[in-house]
Amino acid sequence: MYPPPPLPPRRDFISVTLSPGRSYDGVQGLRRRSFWRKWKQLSRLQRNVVLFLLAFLMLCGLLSYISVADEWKAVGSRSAEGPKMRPANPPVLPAPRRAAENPETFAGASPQKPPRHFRRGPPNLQIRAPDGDAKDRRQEEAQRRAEAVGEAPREDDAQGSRVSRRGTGPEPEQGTQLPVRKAEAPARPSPQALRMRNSPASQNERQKAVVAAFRHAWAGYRKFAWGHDELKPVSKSFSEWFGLGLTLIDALDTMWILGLKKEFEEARKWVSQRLLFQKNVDVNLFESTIRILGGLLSAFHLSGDVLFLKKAEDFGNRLMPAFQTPSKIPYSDVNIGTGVAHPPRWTSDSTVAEVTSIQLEFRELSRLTGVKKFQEAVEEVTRRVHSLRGKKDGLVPMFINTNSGLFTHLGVFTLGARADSYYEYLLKQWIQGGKKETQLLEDYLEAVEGIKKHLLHRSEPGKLTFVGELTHGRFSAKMDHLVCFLPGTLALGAHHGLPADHMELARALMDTCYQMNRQMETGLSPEIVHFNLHPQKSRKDVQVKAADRHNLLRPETVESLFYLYRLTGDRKYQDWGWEILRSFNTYTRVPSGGYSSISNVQDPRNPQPRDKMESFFLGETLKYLYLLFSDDPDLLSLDTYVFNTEAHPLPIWAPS
Ligand code: DMJ
Repeated sequence: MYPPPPLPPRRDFISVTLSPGRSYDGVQGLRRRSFWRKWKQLSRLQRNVVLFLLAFLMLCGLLSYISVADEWKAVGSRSAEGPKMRPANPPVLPAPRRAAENPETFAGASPQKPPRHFRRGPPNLQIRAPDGDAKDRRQEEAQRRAEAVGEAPREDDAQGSRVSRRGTGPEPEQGTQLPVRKAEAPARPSPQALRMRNSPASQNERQKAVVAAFRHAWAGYRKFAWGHDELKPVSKSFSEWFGLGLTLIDALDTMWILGLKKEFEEARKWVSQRLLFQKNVDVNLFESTIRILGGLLSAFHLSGDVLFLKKAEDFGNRLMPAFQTPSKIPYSDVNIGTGVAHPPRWTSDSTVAEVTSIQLEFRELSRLTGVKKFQEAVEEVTRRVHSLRGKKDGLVPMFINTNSGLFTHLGVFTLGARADSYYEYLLKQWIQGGKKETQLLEDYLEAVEGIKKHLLHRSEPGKLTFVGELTHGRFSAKMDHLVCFLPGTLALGAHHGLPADHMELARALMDTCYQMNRQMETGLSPEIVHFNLHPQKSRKDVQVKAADRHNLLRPETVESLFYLYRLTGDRKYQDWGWEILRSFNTYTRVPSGGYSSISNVQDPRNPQPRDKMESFFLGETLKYLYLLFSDDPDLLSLDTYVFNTEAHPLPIWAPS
């Protein structure tokens, strides 16, 4: 046998020939013949490769068709469902999505298919970029032109209703009784509010620095978090809590006060066109009352724009189911879309500060709308808490049960978290109502005596007066930064005629709060400090535990500095506030926009940004700094306005 002749070496390749000199246009037969000739010239492997590639491409096409069709079907069915609520109600909002650098890219469809479970509420709640579309711009332009000639009714197209800014209603600060008629709505800003908005010319250097800080914070929010709750300035994204544009609403009145007209108008437009409360979302009654309801009411008072009052009334109505409990003590949470209220998962208790620090806002809502149920609901809470057992010389425990209406966790007393604003609102409601509701005053005065008797101590070696905590008779030298609201509140009370020693205590506590900032390497206070009670040369007055070294951009120190300066005229308070502003700028400012809370106030080289700008930084901290640096006692006079616990000024019903 002869061996078979050797096969020629096999070479597999794909040849692609480009023939630039030859045109195929209109020469169908030639093209077909040429194709088959080429095809036959290919080896089997080459043909298989080509066929495989073709099959692969077809498969990809088919898959993307199915995906797009699925998305369209989902959009179609959501639109058809309209505003129907989803049955499931996740208590915690989903993880934040990263925002695009340019807010424009949030205007509509994202190139990526959004994960379904991130979607909340009806489709018309999609976030729009602040610059809006051409139609919005045209409308705005037309409105601006019309307003310039003084005859423009303002149209709220998103609401489908017309709201005139130029009606004939009386100014808000009139009368102490609940009106029986509908809304006492002012038609336009008061002269004082107008002066405020037109103030930039008279701003001093420090105020200008606050305005610059605000602009920087706002730029970050506008760019990376527009219409969302909070800015995450480091990751240039946002986080949601209620999904209601929390920072934007909290900042409305600050913009007005700082004279940021353009920014205010842009935010106002978002409220008009995008802020809808028909949303299947749980909100915390207290937090949403002080920030959203308070923010809208205050924006209404300053601007005279009825849009804000309408929104406030809508929101207030949606919070009301929280009060339907066996005890009339409200639940902590309420779903503003379904109207289902509930306590936290793990308890049927509410926090005492939370149920007793919503009164200023609900009372004012009743006064403005003539709808009594708001005021009645919150005053019922005040009445019940007033007569409860379990207090200690006017000091209240931190929890209250929504079924029994009784205090729980008895024997623990603090002026910090969970109890703080109970004391603040006793005084402020008394002021709001024209100093007639003596029970509120009595409770407040008794509580101040309780503080002096049980919670006040002095540190070593610096002898700083501080407010500690009491746990079943044991004193703890722990003080939250939150307690630094107290010097301001005490000073406010003294201004309104309460004992002069309240002012002395206010001054002493103010020194301490300043030292809580000053003694830190960054000049910013930690969240919690412990005071040293024993004279030891080597120990400082202020001690900080590792878990407490963070700073959330909170306002309490500068809030009290504002009151202390306004009511004493002592310029050292302004200087202290200036130091704090500079520290915020040095350690918390994020260059690309916004400010961030930090994890370590004791490490100036690495304060560890936490990537979160709380809404109260714009709503409170910067507002109080701006007011602190003002030398005009009529800029939100303390005889005309009372600030809610989120720094939103509300009118005193019968100003002195
Ligand atoms: C704000 O929401 C309010 O000031 C509240 O009373 C306490 N916590 C924050 C600010 O620290």
